[in-house]
Amino acid sequence: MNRFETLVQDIKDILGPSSGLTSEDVDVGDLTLKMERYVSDEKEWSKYALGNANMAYTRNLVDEGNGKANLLILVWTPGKASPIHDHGNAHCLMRVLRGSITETRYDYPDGKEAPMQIKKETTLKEGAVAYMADNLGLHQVANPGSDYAVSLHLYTPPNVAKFGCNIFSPKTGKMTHVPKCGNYSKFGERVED
Ligand code: CSS
Ligand code: FE2
Repeated sequence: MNRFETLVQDIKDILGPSSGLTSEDVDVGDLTLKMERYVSDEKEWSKYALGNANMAYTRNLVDEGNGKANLLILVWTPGKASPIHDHGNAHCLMRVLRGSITETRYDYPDGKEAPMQIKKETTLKEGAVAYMADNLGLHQVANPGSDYAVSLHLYTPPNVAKFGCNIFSPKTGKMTHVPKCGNYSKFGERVED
């Protein structure tokens, strides 16, 4: 196994074989350490990193973590950003594999129609690991660079893959449910998902 395959296996081992599909059961600290310690080699993960210049980012499924998680490689088009979104009551851990990405955090809108207020802006450089979850608010992820950026994301439980997520209008705070956040590829093969 190469180091990336070992990381995927280690994540599965931490998540355990079955049962306990709630966020509370997950040892985020252990998972964070594993992601931080991965010594990245592009050759090991490039088969998953399928980009598309016509999309803000692509979601490429690497592993389904014993049914308890979704491990994805996201490829961020230069100058593009995700919508502001939530995480379906799941943990989100992301490790930057290539380039830099910015994370902009927002509070949940309070129900009145108003522009959303930025709470925090962070630049995540190559190698950084960040944690996000609904109790920290909402976020938008962007690639401010002039080349593709790549990040590895672990979502557990895999609620967004099953039930979609909510996105929010920056101008009004209006929430829209997105029923399906599709995969651009699965296990290295392009899919229409
Ligand atoms: N949550 C987004 C990516 S940014 S963490 C998604 O699942 O597509
Ligand atoms: Fe996110």
